Amino acid sequence: MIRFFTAGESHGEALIANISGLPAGISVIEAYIDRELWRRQQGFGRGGRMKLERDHARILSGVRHGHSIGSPIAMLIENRDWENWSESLPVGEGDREKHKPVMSPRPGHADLAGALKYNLPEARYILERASARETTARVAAGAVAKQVLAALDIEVLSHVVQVGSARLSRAVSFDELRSLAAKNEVLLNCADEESEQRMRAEVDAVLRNGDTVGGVFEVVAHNVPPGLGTYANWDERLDGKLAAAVMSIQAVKAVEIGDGVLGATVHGSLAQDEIGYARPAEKAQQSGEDAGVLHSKFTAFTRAGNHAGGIEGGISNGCDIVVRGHLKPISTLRRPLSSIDFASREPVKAAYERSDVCAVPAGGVVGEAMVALVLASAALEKFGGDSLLELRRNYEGYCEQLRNY
Ligand code: EPS
Repeated sequence: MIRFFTAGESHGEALIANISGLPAGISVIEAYIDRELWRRQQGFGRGGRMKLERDHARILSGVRHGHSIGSPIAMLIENRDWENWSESLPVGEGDREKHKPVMSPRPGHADLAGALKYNLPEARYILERASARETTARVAAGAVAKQVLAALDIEVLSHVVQVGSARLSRAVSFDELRSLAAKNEVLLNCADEESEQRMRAEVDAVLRNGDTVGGVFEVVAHNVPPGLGTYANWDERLDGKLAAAVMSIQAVKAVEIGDGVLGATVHGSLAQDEIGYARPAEKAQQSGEDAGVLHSKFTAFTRAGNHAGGIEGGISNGCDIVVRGHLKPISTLRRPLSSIDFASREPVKAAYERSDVCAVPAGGVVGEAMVALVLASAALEKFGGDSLLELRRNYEGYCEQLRNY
């Protein structure tokens, strides 16, 4: 089973990611991790901080000659901004005069709830850890998990399906997600140009009026075999684990699997994915002719659609796994909302610090990382293996079992 944790504060010296439970022999290359970190930094609506940082994961342990060796992988990502904060947030006592307290909590941020919980007189230390800067370390860990999945030919990518009230207007193929991920310029990580321009207009509007905007990212996991997760116990259901992982991302306030939200409003006859069977000869004949019918690389069973988002009964069913994260608008506003001063308890405007106005594309990349970590863990639980060879052998044996079913 994969375990991972992160450490680090937004304006501290560095972030740390530690991931363990991986088989030996997985390809782990810093350049690949850095590309994922770069993807997380992109998107129209990101703030000034992203111009400052050049996120790079330095691998400290667990990897030799480009491959995992079975021991925990520790990674360090330096914060370039630290040089501007080393005096105001020193590890030692330092000069208290140089501290930069956050005296008026922002509605929607962790500021007030955190200050109450940790019994701190102001919110500086709260936002330092609650900040989405922490997701850098998650993406580094997720990049390693993606490499485990790559060994099983599973890919995990994302795109933006909504910004404010601007929605993606058409279905997008997995190939289009691959092209999006390969781009070296990212606007809103939406595959449809016309939709992306409407999304851009939403960000432009909030940039003009000092507000922020949220949206929805969609993570798609491709080539996941049927059989990951189980209904046997509530905490072993794959959808539950994915929901928790994506919900844990800063600013995510709702998670949807497949057409979960729509499903609650339509009749049962329209909400399910009807089952068919393509006999081998038929399968060859039909390819390309039976538009809309989903074939699987694992079995000859087909589906009329994927409303289920690739999961039925808490088990992957062989269709693409589709998880949507709904992000609320970022809570740091240039035109701040009402709050209370921590010292005087008088009404004031909430604190403003440099921030993003839209982080939906970045949220998608973090979503990919969280989904990859859950799926890699579920795959290792099912197939086991202390080495890549053992993992592949177990996986291929299972694929053969499915073919012979
Ligand atoms: C964040 C505030 C901003 C964002 C930050 C999340 O940071 P700063 O206050 O340093 O400008 O840029 O996100 C990142 C640093 C990042 O890497 O994603 C917040 O308060 O959550």
